[in-house]
Amino acid sequence: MPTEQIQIRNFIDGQLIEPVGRQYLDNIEPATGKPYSQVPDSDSRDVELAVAAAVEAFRDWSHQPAMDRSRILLRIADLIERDLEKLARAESIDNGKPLSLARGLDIPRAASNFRFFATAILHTENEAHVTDGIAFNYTLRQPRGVVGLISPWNLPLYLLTWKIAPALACGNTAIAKPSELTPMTAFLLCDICREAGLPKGVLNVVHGTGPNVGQAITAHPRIETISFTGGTVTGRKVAETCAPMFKKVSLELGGKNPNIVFADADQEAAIAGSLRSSFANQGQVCLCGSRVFVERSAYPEFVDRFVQAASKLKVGDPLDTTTEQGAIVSKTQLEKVKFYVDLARAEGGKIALGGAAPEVPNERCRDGYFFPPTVITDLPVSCRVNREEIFGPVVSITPFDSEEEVIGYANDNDYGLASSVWTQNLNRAHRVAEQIHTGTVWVNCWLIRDLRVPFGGMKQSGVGREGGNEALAFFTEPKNVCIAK
Ligand code: TXE
Repeated sequence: MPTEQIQIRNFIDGQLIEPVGRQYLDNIEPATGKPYSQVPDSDSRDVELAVAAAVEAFRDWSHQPAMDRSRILLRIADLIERDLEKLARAESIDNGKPLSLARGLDIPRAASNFRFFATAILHTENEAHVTDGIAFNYTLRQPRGVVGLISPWNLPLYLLTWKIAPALACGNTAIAKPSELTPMTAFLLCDICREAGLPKGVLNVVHGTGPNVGQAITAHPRIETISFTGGTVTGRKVAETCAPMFKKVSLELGGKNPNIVFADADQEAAIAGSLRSSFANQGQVCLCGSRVFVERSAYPEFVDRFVQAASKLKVGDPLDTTTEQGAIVSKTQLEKVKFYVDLARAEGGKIALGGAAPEVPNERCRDGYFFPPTVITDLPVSCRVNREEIFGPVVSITPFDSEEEVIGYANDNDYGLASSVWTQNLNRAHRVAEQIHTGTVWVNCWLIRDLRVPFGGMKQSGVGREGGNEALAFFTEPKNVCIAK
């Protein structure tokens, strides 16, 4: 059974404290539809306290030798790994994802985020130029100051630490706001940071809603750098707030990712890979390949085998270690998924699998938010279901006749986050990868993540890149110093 009703606290100036207004929101467990903890319903007063702490802490933290910052961040990674089971269980209860996924992906990646950036800062290089014998130019990279970090509910600790780790590694201090739908692992991270010896005020976590806390962070004059991950609609609001204040902003937004299977692909691998990219985390990953395109000669067999394999995915109680598909994160998100499946029917689609609420996994989950893996065929290629982000376990499969045609389909979308291409023709892989308008192209794979590479989207999938050197560049300010000879 989930942990007893916990009252989550804000983490400000090294202390776990109540919100100034003493207001709380119910934190619902998706698998049961029932509140299991309370999350602070904070507001701008709490953000103000956090900013004061972060400004104070910045003086020392920004002057700490990189080796000292690195040691503390590595200790945080060690403690996340020590507490893996506790964090994985909390993530599964909070988000509805299978416990096996939280154990195998979310929490290990949170530790590797800290480990990666804790060591990356020990090997940075700065440029220098001798100018025509008359001057010496060098670039000084300095921390930006107090940064605002806002993250979504789908990969809660993974995506929050993806921001916290580089921000702190570079010498900034931070105010982080996790999604109000999944606050628990961010709350548990705070004690870990204290135990690791992170000085007070370096990391502050303020819980609450987007309009009350997120907006207060993006609008605060002392927070000049914002790293946001979430939906495109919200990303637009963040950009509108930050633009007139000339803030530095990174937006990681939504996706409607093409997954292209050529007839010459290894079909076994393509089906297994497409199953993961369609339904991992109940399809609630911005990188999911929700638009599957299959070359016509391979289409009938692919659809049969894919539907067959998807029908075997076990929808169940997230805490059951044999579960492969857990609960959808909220009632609102479940309604959104149902809306798009109904729309697919109206747009002429054929429901080849799923499409309606599954039987209840067990008594505990009687009122939970469950939806089965759903496969839709025969949709017009440019209908709404094929253009708009659903962010659930729903994919459409469409045949194509030529490379040129499928590249046109793939690019005819407002998003440009990621894509997969399945082919054994190397020249075609290079050719297609060059022409697809997405920030990441996976060939014969999906979600292989190397933290050294730039990560982010084009078009309405976002602005800027995070990961690797791009993250270190984002969280620092380059200053050019020119010394005359
Ligand atoms: O986003 P929301 P969600 C996308 C994913 C989907 C969405 C799901 O594709 O579209 O995010 O996440 C806070 N000012 N990505 O529903 O609602 C809110 O409280 C400031 C893409 O959570 O945008 C939450 O903490 N903040 C991504 C956060 O913003 C505000 C990976 C996100 O909430 C706010 C993951 C406001 N006005 C999901 N309103 C990628 N590309 O990597 C809300 N928030």
